[in-house]
Amino acid sequence: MRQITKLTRRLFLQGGLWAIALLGWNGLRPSATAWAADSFIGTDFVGKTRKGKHRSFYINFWKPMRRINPQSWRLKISGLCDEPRSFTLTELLKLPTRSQSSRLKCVECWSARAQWSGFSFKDLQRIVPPQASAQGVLFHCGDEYKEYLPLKALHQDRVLLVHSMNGEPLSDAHGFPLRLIAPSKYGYKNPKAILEMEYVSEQQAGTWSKIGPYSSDGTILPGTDHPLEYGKEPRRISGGEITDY
Ligand SMILES: Nc1nc2c(c(=O)[nH]1)N[C@H]1C(S)=C(S)[C@@H](COP(=O)(O)O)O[C@H]1N2
Ligand SMILES: [Mo]
Repeated sequence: MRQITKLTRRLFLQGGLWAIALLGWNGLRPSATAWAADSFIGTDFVGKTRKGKHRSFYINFWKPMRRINPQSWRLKISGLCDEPRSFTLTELLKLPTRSQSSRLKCVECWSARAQWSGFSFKDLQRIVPPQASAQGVLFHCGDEYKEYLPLKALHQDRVLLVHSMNGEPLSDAHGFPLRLIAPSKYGYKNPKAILEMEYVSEQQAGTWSKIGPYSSDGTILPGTDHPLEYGKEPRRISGGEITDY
């Protein structure tokens, strides 16, 4: 009972923060009709940095990217489906929300843990079902990053399409307004700032596995981790999601 109250309060708080974020954007909206029809706004860029707001995280971007405009942004679902569709942020925030603490592990050593909230891919797939020939989803991101995950991987229990981090809307740096969290896979299989999810029939190489010696499957391998919130002190990991710390 207590748990439920806590959860309700947290969701309410989160809803409140979201309302403030969206209102804020409305207030800033210029009255001119020159309102850009693209997904971006302003002249600020977000990019790779080690100085994010959540200090235990490094921030990775393939290319510097203009900030995403929540008013004009749409999540496009395209490719091998009978009825491609776009969703507004407000629509997506109404999907049943799940919350989990999980560790994001970059293949280049570091890792960090956060509380993530979002919805399951299954719920989205129910609204826009893929055709039988679809094997996976190619994610297209705001910084032109691309990543592929098989449907089977997207159906795993702890895989979430995330819109909130540590109880607040995702920051631009961490992939506002929507990113994937797949805790058993390296960070590069967790695309940020998603613009489009394309149902495809064949596995595709993502941006990172094209430039580095990294598998396209991306499952975390046994080895050594250097968690940022523990001062990068090395820890042995046994592969898959890191649950020990
Ligand atoms: N759009 C986009 N998503 C991305 C990346 C990127 O370059 N662009 N880098 C990935 C990699 S390599 C890592 S380790 C994580 C890092 O997540 P963070 O920047 O939120 O810490 O984002 C992943 N998602
Ligand atoms: Mo990474």
